[in-house]
Formats: sequence, C-alpha cells, structure tokens
Amino acid sequence: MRRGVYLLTLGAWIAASTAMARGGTSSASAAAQQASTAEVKIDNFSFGPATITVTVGTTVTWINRDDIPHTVVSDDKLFKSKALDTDDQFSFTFTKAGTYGYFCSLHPKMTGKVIVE
Ligand SMILES: [Cu+2]
Repeated sequence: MRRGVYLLTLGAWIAASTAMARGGTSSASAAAQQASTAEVKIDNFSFGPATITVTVGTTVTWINRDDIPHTVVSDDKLFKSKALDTDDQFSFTFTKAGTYGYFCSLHPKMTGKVIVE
C-alpha cells in the first residue's frame, strides 16, 4: 500500500515535470521565431543571397555595402525603401507566407526574391 502511494506520487511528479519541460521548450521556440532576422547584402550591383528563404514573422534587413545608392522595392509594392547610401539599411517584416520578388528601382536589372514559409 505504501509502495503504491509512492509510485503514484513519483508518477505525478514525472508527469508534472515533463509538462513543465514541454511548456518551457515551446515558449522558448516561439520567442526565437518572433525574433527571427535575416540579412541581404547589396554589393557590386547585386543582392546577396539573391533568393532567401525565411519563416513567417522574420524581419529581413538589406544593407547596402556598395559604393553607390540602391533601393529595395517589392514587385507588388508591398515594401519600398528610400535610396540607400553606402552602409544604409532597410528592414521589412514578412507576416504572410508567399514568394516576394523585389528589385532596385535605380537599376531594374538588380532583382531578388524572399520566400516566406
Ligand atoms: Cu541599384
């Protein structure tokens, strides 16, 4: 009888600590997802990487490392930066899954793509 109570107590303790561990893990990964960031470098008249794949909620930051101005403009006008001088940056947070093409309005042959999953 005493042994039965002990096992029951142990079982409850294991169940409780497992639930706590699960809770801790899921909230930590949710926080990590909210804080997701990605970076695209602009240099030598190109976006690098030209295609980037991120998760929903990711903030993508473009940084101009070229010595002339560039812009970041989405094909469907979802986002549009001002002319970025050297070392200027522009950020946009992608809240919906999809494929987002973009280009530099000063040099339309410069194109890139953000795939949000
Ligand atoms: Cu450009």
